Amino acid sequence: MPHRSGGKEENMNLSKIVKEKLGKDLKNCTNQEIYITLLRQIKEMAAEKVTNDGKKKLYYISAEFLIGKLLSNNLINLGIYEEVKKELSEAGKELTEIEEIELEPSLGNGGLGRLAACFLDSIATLGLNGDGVGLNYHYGLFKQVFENHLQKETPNPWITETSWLNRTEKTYTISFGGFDVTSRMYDIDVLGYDNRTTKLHLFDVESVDESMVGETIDFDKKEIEKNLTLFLYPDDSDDDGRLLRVYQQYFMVSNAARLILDEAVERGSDLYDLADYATVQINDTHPSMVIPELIRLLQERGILMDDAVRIVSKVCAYTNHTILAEALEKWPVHFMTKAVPQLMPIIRELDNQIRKKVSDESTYIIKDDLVHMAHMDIHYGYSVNGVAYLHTEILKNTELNNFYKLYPEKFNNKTNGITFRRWLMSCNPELSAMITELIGEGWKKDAEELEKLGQFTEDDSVLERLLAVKHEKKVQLRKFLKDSQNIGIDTDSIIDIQVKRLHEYKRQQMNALYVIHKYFEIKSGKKPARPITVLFGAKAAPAYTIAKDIIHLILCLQEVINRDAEVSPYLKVVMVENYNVTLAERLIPACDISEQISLASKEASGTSNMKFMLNGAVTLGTRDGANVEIAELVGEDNIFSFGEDSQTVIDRYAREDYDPKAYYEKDADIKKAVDFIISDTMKKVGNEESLQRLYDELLGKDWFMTFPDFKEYLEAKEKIYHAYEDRKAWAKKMLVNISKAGFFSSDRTIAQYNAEIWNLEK
Ligand code: 26Q
Repeated sequence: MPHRSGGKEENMNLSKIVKEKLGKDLKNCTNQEIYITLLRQIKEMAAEKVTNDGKKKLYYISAEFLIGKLLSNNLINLGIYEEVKKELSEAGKELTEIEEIELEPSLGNGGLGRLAACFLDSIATLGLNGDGVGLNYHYGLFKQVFENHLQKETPNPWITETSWLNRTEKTYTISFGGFDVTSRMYDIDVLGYDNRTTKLHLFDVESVDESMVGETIDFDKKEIEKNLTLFLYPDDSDDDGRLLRVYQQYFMVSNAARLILDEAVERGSDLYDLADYATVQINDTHPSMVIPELIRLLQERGILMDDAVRIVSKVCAYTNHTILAEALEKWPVHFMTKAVPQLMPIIRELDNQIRKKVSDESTYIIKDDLVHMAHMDIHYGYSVNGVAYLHTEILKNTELNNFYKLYPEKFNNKTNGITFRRWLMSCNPELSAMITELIGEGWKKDAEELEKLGQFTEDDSVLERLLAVKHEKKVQLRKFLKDSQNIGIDTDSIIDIQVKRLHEYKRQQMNALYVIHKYFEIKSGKKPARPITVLFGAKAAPAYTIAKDIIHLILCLQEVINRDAEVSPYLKVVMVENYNVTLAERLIPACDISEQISLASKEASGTSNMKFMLNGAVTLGTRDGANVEIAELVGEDNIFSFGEDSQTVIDRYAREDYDPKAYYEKDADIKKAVDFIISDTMKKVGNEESLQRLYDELLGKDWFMTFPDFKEYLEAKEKIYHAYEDRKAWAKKMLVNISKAGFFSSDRTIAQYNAEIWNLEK
């Protein structure tokens, strides 16, 4: 069926195209041939699409765009997914098998990068004039392999001869201390749903040398010309790695700044009025150098420093994604002087101006020979936003309170969102079809229409269908995990999932301690009403030792428990390998219980919580990040909240009196679970040093306070497993969660960014 799209009817006759291009029938083509043909055809269709050419343009600059595979999404957004799928199946081909050929571009670490990708989808879908700007990493986030129950990192290439990248003729010369490089811009078309397109501009160095990469992710970090865009950085690294990160960041923003000025001038700006032509969203502090770089380039074009500062301060807006103080970027002055000497005089001048105006020293940009990137953003940007209500409140009242007192008008909240095209329509066509049958198509463009599902909460046939769809997704997941990782799961078990980066604050270790607790219970004869599958997926930063120890713990538990004939019929632990966007799309639709158990005050927002909810999982969570807003929307009957609230946690940190040992000694459940980590059973399958280190860390420090919440966590788990047994009441909870998920559409988030920060014409 033809489909209206950005003012144009879209359809695709794949058989005809294949005949013309390859001279054969669709049924005789290989999946590879079909994939390439589809990719080329979609690129052509994208090139013909209209773009918004309004006066003002948004540049969403981000070091990460975790876009995931694009084939299905592009077909959906063009409105031809069903038609192509049907044509393929008539020729005996499976779209899912063709999708397998595409390599996932894992150009992000986690939430922040995936958010940027969802935002591009929504910017295009809302038809706004806005592009993404980032780096063309040749290898995405490392591929995770498990060996001897340990994480090993290997290179993760994604660029093949035919990829979604389009080479452009745009090149610049970018200067670093002591040498220049030539950059080139590559574009990926971002197709809006039933609307216009925008672009993701990814800059690369012409001199990049892939031959530097071997079997591992180690390489010579000193040859900047060759290695600049080879790898995406995992979220911490050694000193050489950190210096390379400065080079990457400057390369990204210098290209972005030149592009912004070129395009503004082309469209008639005299640069004094730049703010009428351009607005820049700085995605965390990674692109912060765009501020001094724009000032520098404006000076090069004849504008005086004070004027340049005034101009740029009306152009740049900053988003904060983290409350962890240690994650706020501060670069040593000597790094900056070495890599980008041309910026240091400007940054010093920006700092001096603040020192003259502001008495609060804590807000200065250069302190103790460190450049505080966020401070520069807040003083010289026109907007500062957090990513969930609670997060923004904590920024205003605690973490950035000194800045809030200076500039209350700059602070605003934009609760995160996700694109429903990928996170429902594409990954769960069965549920999408059911929703459309019940309430029509409107929800696809106006997610708030999902509220209409509320009328079916007492309708038994609807509730039964919902359970049937969930079961179907579990069956599909079982097949996928069997085929791809040789993991078996029980589709009649409760599927309880925690997938996200491995970090102590996210508290995978607490979930693991629960698993140990349950193992003991089953061993002592207390069997659960129904089998439980506790599923984990997580990558740890290569240099984050304790995070790797937690992965080791989970992998050892997987072996111990799954091999225990007494326990495994009731409890299974599954740790999937190489958790990424593609896996998320398989796991989330099959999930019953969504684990969102970060220590309150630490998770800025979380976005998988939204994806799970949208697919009918029920949240087991702390009152943290966007969980707070989920709880408010669904009501307390439809979420299982537990744990100390953020203020209690913040106060406890302030008192500095937390003593994990005291909990361990007075709570027998905690003691038993923690002691098991270094038991003979575990040491037999695991690495003694790693297990001991984790045990010591928990008893001696437990910085993210798992023990104070443990008792309530156990109770909440029991409650939620019990609730699952009333299938009808559970299905109702699922339906309420889906019906209230509309608020978390990134279309809503982007509409708010536009109304309250960017002010672009529609
Ligand atoms: C910093 C310095 C050097 C090297 C790497 C980094 C680095 C890289 C990535 C620092 C942070 C990140 C990623 C942060 C991130 O993903 N934050 C998450 O953002 C989501 C979207 O707003 C939120 O939902 C999550 O709560 C937040 O943790």
